[in-house]
Amino acid sequence: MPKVQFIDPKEVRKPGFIAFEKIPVNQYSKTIEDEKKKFTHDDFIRIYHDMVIIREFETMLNQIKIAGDYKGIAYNHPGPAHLGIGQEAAFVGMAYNLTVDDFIFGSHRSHGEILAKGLSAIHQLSEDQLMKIMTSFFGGSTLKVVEKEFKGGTKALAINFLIYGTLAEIFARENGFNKGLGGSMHAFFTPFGVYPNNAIVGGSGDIAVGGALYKKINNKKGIIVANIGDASSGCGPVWEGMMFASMDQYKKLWDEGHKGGLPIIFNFFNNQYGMGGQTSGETMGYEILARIGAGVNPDMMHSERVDGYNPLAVIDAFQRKKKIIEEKKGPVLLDTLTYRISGHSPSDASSYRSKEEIDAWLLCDSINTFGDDLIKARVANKAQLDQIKEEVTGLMMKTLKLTIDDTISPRLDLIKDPDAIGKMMFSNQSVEKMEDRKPDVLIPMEENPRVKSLKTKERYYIGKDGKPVSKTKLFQLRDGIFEAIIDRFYKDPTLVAWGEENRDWGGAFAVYRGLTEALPYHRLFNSPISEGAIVGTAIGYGMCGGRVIAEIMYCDFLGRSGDEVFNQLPKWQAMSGNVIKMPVVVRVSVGSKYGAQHSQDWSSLVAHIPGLKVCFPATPYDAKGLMNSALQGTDPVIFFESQRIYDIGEMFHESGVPEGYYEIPFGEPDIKRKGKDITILTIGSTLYTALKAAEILKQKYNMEAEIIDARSLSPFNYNLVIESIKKTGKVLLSSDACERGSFLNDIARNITELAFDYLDAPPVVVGSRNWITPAYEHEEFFFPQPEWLIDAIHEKIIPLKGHTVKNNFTMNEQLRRNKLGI
Ligand SMILES: Cc1ncc(C[n+]2csc(CCOP(=O)(O)OP(=O)(O)O)c2C)c(N)n1
Ligand SMILES: [Mg+2]
Repeated sequence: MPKVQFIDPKEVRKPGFIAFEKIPVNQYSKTIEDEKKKFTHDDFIRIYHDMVIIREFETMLNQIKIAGDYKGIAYNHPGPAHLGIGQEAAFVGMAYNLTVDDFIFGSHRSHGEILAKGLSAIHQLSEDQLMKIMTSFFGGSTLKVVEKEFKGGTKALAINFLIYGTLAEIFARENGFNKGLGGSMHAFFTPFGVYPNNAIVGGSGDIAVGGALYKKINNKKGIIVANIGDASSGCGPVWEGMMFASMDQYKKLWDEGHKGGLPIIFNFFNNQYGMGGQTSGETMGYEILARIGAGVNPDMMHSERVDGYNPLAVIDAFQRKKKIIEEKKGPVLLDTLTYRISGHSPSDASSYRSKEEIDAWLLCDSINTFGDDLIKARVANKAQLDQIKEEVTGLMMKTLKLTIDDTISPRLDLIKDPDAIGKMMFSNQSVEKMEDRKPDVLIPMEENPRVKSLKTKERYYIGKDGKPVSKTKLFQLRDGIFEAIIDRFYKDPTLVAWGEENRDWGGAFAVYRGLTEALPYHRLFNSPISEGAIVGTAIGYGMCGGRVIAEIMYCDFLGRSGDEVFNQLPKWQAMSGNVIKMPVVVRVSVGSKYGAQHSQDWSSLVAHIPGLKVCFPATPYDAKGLMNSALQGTDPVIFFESQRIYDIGEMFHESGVPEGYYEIPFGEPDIKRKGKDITILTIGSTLYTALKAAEILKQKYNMEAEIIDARSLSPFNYNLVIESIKKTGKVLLSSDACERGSFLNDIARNITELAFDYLDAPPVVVGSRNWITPAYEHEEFFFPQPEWLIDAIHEKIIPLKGHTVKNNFTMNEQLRRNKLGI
């Protein structure tokens, strides 16, 4: 516990200086002759061969993009191709020492990384292992193509498989490594330890850290390499990832079995440019990228610049750094200096750099230089090297022909199966635990103080005496969430939770109180204030095979994790061709009372994003059941919780919240009050506002409202709502989200189309005002109030006899507000 780390004012207030060590820059100086002790003849040739493969692969794509032809084979590829011509030594050097247990994550320019890592894996794996991987991948359909008429050994076959699988992916073919759904910038192949490459540059910065956490927490073999471009060193996820990766707690607070630095290398492929912006000298201030490791931790991230134009220098650096990681002294930062000869993309006119500069780098081209050195050191002669190039060219031609043949390499057939992509958006599995081993816990669950205290609570809001139960005796909504979570912690050994103040504090709103006593540090820990990385690391953890709960303290902070929530979490299952699962639950607490930046309901924003399951329970029974479903599933869930009702008791499920396990399926709304005169559909805590409105309708206007609690936003089954409207003919929808762009408008549109014939009036949406959320004292003017619902019904659905409106819901007012954008 941090309490054991006494902060002594006498110590921390002492004067002194921070000293920095020297950061090595291009210190490798060995020749091939020197290295003959370390590398065999075959090793040297392999390094050359792998570089040539990458060069020719990229040259082929370049030709296809700019001329529509490679060696007489014509093809039009409309999609992207960010090529790494010039960077081959850096790619091959990075991958050379990595095993299949070592995972790489990369960026939009990763063809070379995929090939280098794949070739390294093929070299290391036995023929049996390779056959097993190739025959099982997509039922062997990728292998079948290259196997036909192939003559040669398994390793050569595997190289064909690797190149074909990658190219087919780039050309959006179903045999591609991700069924053609990832494409050039996202392709990857996990059996060789190649994890997602990211078109959102820097996006892997925090996701890769999640991979390292997965390795560390679950004691898995291997390290993680986060390959990042130099210009992306300015990205938030990269910095947040580095902060997350270098937390003191790994070395100071985690238990013996898990103590030590994270196994991750942040490897910057420093080609010295973004697209056209020059990093050192223009867009960054570090002069030498390796400097940025200096300030991160006392180890200075073991930072170093290495000459990425010499494959042996990169191999040497990775070997040394891997050792540091194995000694549990990570994280590490490498500045692998290189240069991209090709444009950022084939249409790039290189207007931002001079011809002299490109020529200067061509003069020291890594493949030519290394080839010359091999000849000089009598490892190979020119004819042998030329033969390698010739063979590789032949391989590219053969692979290209196979890949562009629509019969041999078809695309996903969206005519035959219009839902082929739809089916991949979610994995929809029900999995109790992601791995079968004993979970690490500190005490038996029955001994947990909160579990014990919950046994004494009343699980329904009315006690046996018929009176409302006092707050201290009441089983609350936060308890429902807690019960589902602690139960899963004792079932699934991979389950972990992190976020701000998650441990001793008890989670921001006491949902986690009691978990600290139950769980060791590596299963529940405080994160830095890095909302991007809180979600990003969870994504990496999930895609590597673990289950995780990330917490965002206030919904308003979702913006800080925007890329992770919008572009990463929802996308990777489908973009992988369903190769990976994403069992990640993001708990998001929706505030109140704290004004404009702490009280916004942004559930509509995430419901808009394809690939997320979104729910917003409003009762303890629903919260527990939905959390159980979220934690049994394998899909990303955004789980909204309202701070207004964390302490509310169960008012609907008359037998109270069950102590045992049960699930509530996503997408099923629930009738919370039966009625026949009007349907009111609510999301989140607005349920209770609607209940008050229903009481007014009953008392004053003799109307029975049927209240439906949406519970989930996506997926959403409309049947119950339509059945209700068939009965009532009227519907009003309300939530605390600002009215404009609210998800309720989407529901209203669907209802209009699906139940038009049954409606007496158009569906009416009552949301919050399109303002800033004002101070608590003004909230009644901002959030929907029971009277607003009555006024809106009176104005827009059915005149209520004798009703006098207080709030203006007329058409004119609607027009006026919209015209002003308020
Ligand atoms: C978040 C984000 N911003 C901008 C882009 C557009 N973009 C694509 S590549 C690139 C340059 C990236 O430079 P660097 O990180 O050095 O990688 P390199 O392209 O040099 O390999 C930019 C700005 C993007 N894809 N993602
Ligand atoms: Mg760059």
